[in-house]
Amino acid sequence: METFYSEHQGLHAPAGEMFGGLEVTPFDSPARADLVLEAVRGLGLGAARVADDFGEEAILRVHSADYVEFLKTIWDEWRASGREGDVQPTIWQSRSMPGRMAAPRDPDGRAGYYALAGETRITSGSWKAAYWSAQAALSGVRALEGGARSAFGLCRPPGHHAARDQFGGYCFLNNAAVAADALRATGVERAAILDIDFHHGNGTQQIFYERGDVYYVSLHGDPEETFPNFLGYADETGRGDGEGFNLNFPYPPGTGWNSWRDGLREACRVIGEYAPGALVVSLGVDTFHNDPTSFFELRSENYLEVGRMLARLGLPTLFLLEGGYDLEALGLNVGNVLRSFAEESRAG
Ligand code: OKP
Ligand code: ZN
Repeated sequence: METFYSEHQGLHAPAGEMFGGLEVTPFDSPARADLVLEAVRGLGLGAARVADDFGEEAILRVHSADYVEFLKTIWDEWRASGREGDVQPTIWQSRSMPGRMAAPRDPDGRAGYYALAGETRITSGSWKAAYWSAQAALSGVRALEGGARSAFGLCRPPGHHAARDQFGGYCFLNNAAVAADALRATGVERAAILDIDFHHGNGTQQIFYERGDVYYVSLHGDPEETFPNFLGYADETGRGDGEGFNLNFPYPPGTGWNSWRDGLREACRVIGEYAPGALVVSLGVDTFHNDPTSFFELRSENYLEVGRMLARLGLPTLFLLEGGYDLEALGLNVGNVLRSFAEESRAG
């Protein structure tokens, strides 16, 4: 299994993040990608390659042009207006202000219009980092297109919270959505996205909610109790052509391996029945018991079984990194999924 990454991904490195009413060191940092790269190199999984540049076309099939333009220009506008830090949204179009659905000129208003949460800042390097994170995913798509059984896009910043025209939850471009849509464009008739990050992938769900050709299945912390709070409930099953092709498994605080694994088993059964031509796995390991952002109780050895279960689906599989913020265990846990997937694929 080959890994794809880019050094440019490290260019998104905000100085702080609002958390619990304090400014803290961001949970998502360039060090995360370095640790995962080091871990996959140590496993001898397959070559780690620098991502190729596939341009903006695939990104623009998933995200709106005005949103992409916003990501490219907002930091300069912010600074030109005399603001001295990085872009930090503070005002949103909310329920009580329906008004007009358009971005105001003022940088605060623009930032809020294109934001779905307030913890994520845009720095001078954020667009370039997000762009190359998406290119890592697209490089993985090309590996599958070339006949590989699996590939790993070492995406960072992550993607699954990014909606068609909104950033947040550390995400700017929805790498999994860009990849699944690109797989469709290579002739894969149906694609499935299995999201095993601790958090619900609200962006991925939104992007495919009315499509029947990309099935989104997610196991996550109950949004009643955690981020992203407003999407990810079990009664969200899709709409129109997408009805029946969105499946959420929300779990309460303290959820451990046995119940989570039963959900994964059911998710795999449903995906197997859908019989997609390819599977994209939004691979977050913030389900780990010691993760600082979450409340599940998975252990490092559990990720070995995750890899085996996914391999038994027998599908061309693209793993894309999402979350995982216990830096001590991040490399081990991601490596365990990939390593056991590769071993089980060879055996099976
Ligand atoms: C990104 B990914 C609330 C803090 C909210 C945002 C979490 C973003 C996770 N206690 N933090 O899904 O790993
Ligand atoms: Zn997460």
